Amino acid sequence: LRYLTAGESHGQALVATMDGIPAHVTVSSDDIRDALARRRLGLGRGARMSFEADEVTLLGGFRHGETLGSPIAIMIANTEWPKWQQVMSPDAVDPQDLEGLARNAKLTRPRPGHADLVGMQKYDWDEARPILERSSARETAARVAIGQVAKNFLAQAFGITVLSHVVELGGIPAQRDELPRAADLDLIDADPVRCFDPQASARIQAEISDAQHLGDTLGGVVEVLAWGCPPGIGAMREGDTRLDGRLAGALMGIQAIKGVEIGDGFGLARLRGSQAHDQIVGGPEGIRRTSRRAGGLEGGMTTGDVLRVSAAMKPISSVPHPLQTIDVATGEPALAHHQRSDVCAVPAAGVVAEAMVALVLAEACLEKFGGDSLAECRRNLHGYLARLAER
Ligand code: EPS
Repeated sequence: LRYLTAGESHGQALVATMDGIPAHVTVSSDDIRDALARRRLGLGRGARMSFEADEVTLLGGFRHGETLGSPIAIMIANTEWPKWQQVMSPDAVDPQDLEGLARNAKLTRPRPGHADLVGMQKYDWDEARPILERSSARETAARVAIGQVAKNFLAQAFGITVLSHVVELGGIPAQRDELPRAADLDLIDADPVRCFDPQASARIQAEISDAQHLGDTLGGVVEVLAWGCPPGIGAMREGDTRLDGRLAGALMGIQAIKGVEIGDGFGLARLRGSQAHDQIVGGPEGIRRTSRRAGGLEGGMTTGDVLRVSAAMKPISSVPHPLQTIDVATGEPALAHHQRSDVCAVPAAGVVAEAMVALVLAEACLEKFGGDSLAECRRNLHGYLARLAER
């Protein structure tokens, strides 16, 4: 599975292409639209979420509601484009057309924590616009779009469902005793902060309002669960075949993610071996583990239990309460540029994290049960499961 996205935050559109998804996966424009609408959920998103819309076009790889097995291309047009046509014009623009345009003012006061400063140094720009247009988390819309195709494939070929929930926000942890299932997703999405614990949700909502009031931003932790993974997805052969490493890389590749845990992650490091591992028992329903600390991964392969991985997002680095920086035009101390920002995008990050986990799982499942059509993938899974049952 290969994929790539292109497009700038205030450009005409984002485009995602993906190659390697088998034929006959049912996908509709509405599936993609619904996924993109979920990415806009959550208390704490900024004004841009309300006035801008994602306009989806399936450009290639689909026919009559199914994938063709050919490369997929999805376009997400930005309804705000008319306002940015001059500032973000791909072709050269008459300088007179840019005169007096506030949007075109040079952004010379880079935001600490953002890609602004290093990007300007690395790509040789004298202002941050060319950097922030691409480093912006707006790009995650494109990944969510192709992630939805991966999700449909996983569900239809293998019965794997991927969901996420917020497990901590603004330092407030949620109860994590009960793991949500696919059937709980509507409930999670209906919660203003996509949290499965109503008590924690109420406290988190108050914390977001408080941060907003003070001109501050918040980070948090999301957990992604994949139910229905058969044992043996991924491989122990090499570091780069281990599914845990691939999941961590994919999740760390989401803007603002600073940490990833597989299962109990860092918590396991604090336990003794006798307490840390999921013990194996047999029984009429087959082999199972007595606990879920390893997050459904042993030796870089799925165990057959629920896959559990979490990602930590730092607070949004466009902080309304301005941070100390320098003006690169003068070298003088200054306050970082700021127009508007989300107070927090942790609930949305969960939806993006689902997409990334789905893309990694789809790729690893294709390595194990690969085929050119949905039926071929299913047959390969069933053959493997039948052999497992014989043993
Ligand atoms: C983003 C900053 C905000 C977000 C944007 C990502 O945009 P602006 O600075 O133009 O207000 O709204 O996210 C989206 C537009 C989106 O669709 O998620 C950033 O700096 O990453």
